[in-house]
Amino acid sequence: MKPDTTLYLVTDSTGLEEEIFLQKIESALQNGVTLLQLREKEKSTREYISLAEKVHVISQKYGVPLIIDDRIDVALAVGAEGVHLGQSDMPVDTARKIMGNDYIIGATTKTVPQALEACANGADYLGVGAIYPTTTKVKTVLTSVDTLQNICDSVSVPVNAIGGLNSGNIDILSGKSIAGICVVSAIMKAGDSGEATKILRNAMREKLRI
Ligand code: TZP
Ligand code: MG
Repeated sequence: MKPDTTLYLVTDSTGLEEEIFLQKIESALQNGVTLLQLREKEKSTREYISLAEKVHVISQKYGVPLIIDDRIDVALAVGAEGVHLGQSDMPVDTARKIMGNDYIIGATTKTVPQALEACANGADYLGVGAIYPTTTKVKTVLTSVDTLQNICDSVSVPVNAIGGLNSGNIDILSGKSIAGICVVSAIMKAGDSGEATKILRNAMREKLRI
C-alpha cells in the first residue's frame, strides 16, 4: 500500500504526560501531518498496546494511517495500518508474510543495497538518515544527501529523509527526489505542535516543492 509520507511524524513520549502527548499528536494531525508513527522504546507490551489504542482513535479521526515502530504484534493487536522496521528488527519479507498485503510496511535503510533488499522484500516506503545529528534517542550514523539521492534513484517506493530536520535546515534536501521528511523533535518538542507543523509544512512547500 502506498502511503502519503509527505510529512511523517514519529512520536516520542519521553517526559510528556499522556494527555499532553496525545494533544500534541492531535494538533499535529490537524495541521498537516500525513503519516504517524508511534515509537516507544521503554514501554511494556501492555503499555505500548494501551497507548497505541488511544493514538489510533485520534489518527483515525483525521484519516491518517498509524504505523507502529518495531512491533508487528502491537500493530496487529490494535489494528494499526502498518509497522516500521529497522535493520535489526524483523526482516521485511517475514513481516509481510505475517501481515499480508493490506498493511503498510516501512523500513529504515542507509545504503543502496539495504534499500534494494527492503523493496525486493516488500517495503512500501523507506526512511533514510540520519541526515543531521539528532537529539532523539536512537542508534544511528549520519547518511549523506548523496546516498539519500542514490537511494531515491534506485527504488520506486516513497523515500523519506530523517534525522535532525526542521523548518530552518531542510534546504539541504532541496532538489533531492524525496517523497517527504520524518521528524520527531521539530514537532514533539515544540511548545505548540500544531503551529510547528504548519511552519514545517509551509517550509517544505517553499524550499522542497513538496
Ligand atoms: N532514525 C534516524 S534519526 C531518528 C530516527 C528514528 C530520529 C529523528 O529524530 P529528530 O528529533 O527528528 O532528529
Ligand atoms: Mg526499530
